[in-house]
Amino acid sequence: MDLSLYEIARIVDAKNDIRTYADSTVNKIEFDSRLIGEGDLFLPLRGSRDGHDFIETAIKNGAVATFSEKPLEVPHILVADCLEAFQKLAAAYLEKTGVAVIAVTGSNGKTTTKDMLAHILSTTYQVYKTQGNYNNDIGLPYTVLHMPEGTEKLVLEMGQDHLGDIHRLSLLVRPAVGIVTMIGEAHLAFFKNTSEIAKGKMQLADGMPDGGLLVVPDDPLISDYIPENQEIIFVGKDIYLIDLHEAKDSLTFTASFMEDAVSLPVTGAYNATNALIAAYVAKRLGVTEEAIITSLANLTLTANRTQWYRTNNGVDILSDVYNANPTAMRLVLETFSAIPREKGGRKVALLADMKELGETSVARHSQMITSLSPDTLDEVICYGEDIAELAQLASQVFPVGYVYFFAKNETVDQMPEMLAHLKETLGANDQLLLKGSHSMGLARILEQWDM
Ligand code: 2GN
Repeated sequence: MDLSLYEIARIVDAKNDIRTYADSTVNKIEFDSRLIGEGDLFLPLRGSRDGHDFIETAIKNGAVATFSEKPLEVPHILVADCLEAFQKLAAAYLEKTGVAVIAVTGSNGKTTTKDMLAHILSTTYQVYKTQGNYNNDIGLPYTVLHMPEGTEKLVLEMGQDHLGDIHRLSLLVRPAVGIVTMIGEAHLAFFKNTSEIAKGKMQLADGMPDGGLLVVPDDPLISDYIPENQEIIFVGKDIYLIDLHEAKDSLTFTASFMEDAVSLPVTGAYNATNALIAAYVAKRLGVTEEAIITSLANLTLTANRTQWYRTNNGVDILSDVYNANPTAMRLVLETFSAIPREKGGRKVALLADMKELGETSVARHSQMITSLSPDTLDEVICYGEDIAELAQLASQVFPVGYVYFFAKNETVDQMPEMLAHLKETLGANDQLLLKGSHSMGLARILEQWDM
């Protein structure tokens, strides 16, 4: 990150005299003290805990300084609101670097479209993209400030939980190109109806410049929310698929705006639409048709991000096995809990150990009890070692038989028993949440369940 401590203090309008410390280039910014290294700047955020409690650890791990909302003995940048300062810094950094932002929102397709677009663009440009589920008001500025020097195109994913989220994110990063992949959403927690979801997504235009390129589905739901000052491309009308052929492990089609056919080693008709959008935007940004076709032929998509899956026997699975920290676990639990039950269906939360939480690990797991309610969940499954005490606590709150514990430690791994339990007890209309550290291997549940 090409910013110095003094420069950062000036951008965020520090309330203290930064000149009492030596200036230095800041290596990178982290809000998780586990990730702090030599020369980094720490950002204390309020999540499950107040990040200010971790400043000492961050300095011990090598931080040159920290943001802070209160005066400290250690080198710090004093601000009224650390998150606001972080967002202001990201916006200023985007302006300074002049990187072109392409923002992708929509329901299920957004991650795939983002990955496809970044993949195609990287034939021609230095590209950086959102990692994992870093698609909110913390994740976006984080992604911006972590892009490598020399980045030319930044492909950002934006998620929405509430109306207004996309509006704020769009104003923050000012996308030159906006993509709404689709509107339909099976699992809406904080939205009244699909029209409100459409409204939320179309707020992507709010931060775009006049004449920006906005690619949206040709869906009547959005007709009330068409902005005036952008160039709008309707998918299904202005650009479309010709001769889509679905094979066992590949898709082939011709895009309405291309000469030759495209083939990609991915299945599912919806992925053809995602590829169509990615190819179109890449073409508009100057990638040759030849480069588009070659790169799509070599596409590999990474799974395991926050995503909904549906098993063949009708279970909906919200899998979030990417960042395992107490805040992320609490957030996903609260979002999952707010989703209504399907007709006659049950809601099951499977929580696994969060790794590297240090001496206080067991306590950090146990604190999740305040986000587990029998009113919104029908079953809690705990899997691991440090999470055992949470299972104990939950069994005092939930009716008998609603809480399960499966061990995974140095000597045993009850994954097979847990998998058998899931397959035996879950079926159509049931919803399952998966959350835990990557190394807990929850991804195996998805791999071993027919989709
Ligand atoms: O949900 S998020 O992961 N998110 C990030 C960006 O994009 C999308 C989603 C998220 C994570 C959000 Cl939105 C906000 C925050 Cl504040 C966080 C977050 O990182 N929270 C974290 C903690 C909490 N609560 S990170 C973290 C790491 N910390 C434990 C608590 C915690 C590590 C740690 C462990 C032990 C010690 C110190 C730190 C220790 N010190 N033990 N003994 N002494």
